[in-house]
Amino acid sequence: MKLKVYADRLSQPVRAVIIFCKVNGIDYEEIKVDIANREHLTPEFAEINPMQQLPAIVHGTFKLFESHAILIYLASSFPEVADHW
Ligand SMILES: N[C@@H](CCC(=O)N[C@@H](CS)C(=O)NCC(=O)O)C(=O)O
Repeated sequence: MKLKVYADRLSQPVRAVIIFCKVNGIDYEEIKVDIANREHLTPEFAEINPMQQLPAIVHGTFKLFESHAILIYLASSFPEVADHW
């Protein structure tokens, strides 16, 4: 099950999540949600994050939002992430 990261790189917390994935070799699929085009305000995206903000992730059946929570989840759940994180 590949990690999905819902992202718009204009967003600092999105960049934090993406950089964390890249630095730690986490395989992920980036799904662009264009804030300028209000794509985060669609009912479909509300199913992923009811707060309708970025970033958000889906990992299998698990959904999570809030960048700090996402970073803790990634550090805890992916064995390739070094212990110092
Ligand atoms: N505390 C949240 C902040 C999320 C946030 O404010 N995201 C902004 C982009 S930086 C957003 O989605 N804004 C769109 C909106 O609020 O309508 C986090 O760290 O994930």
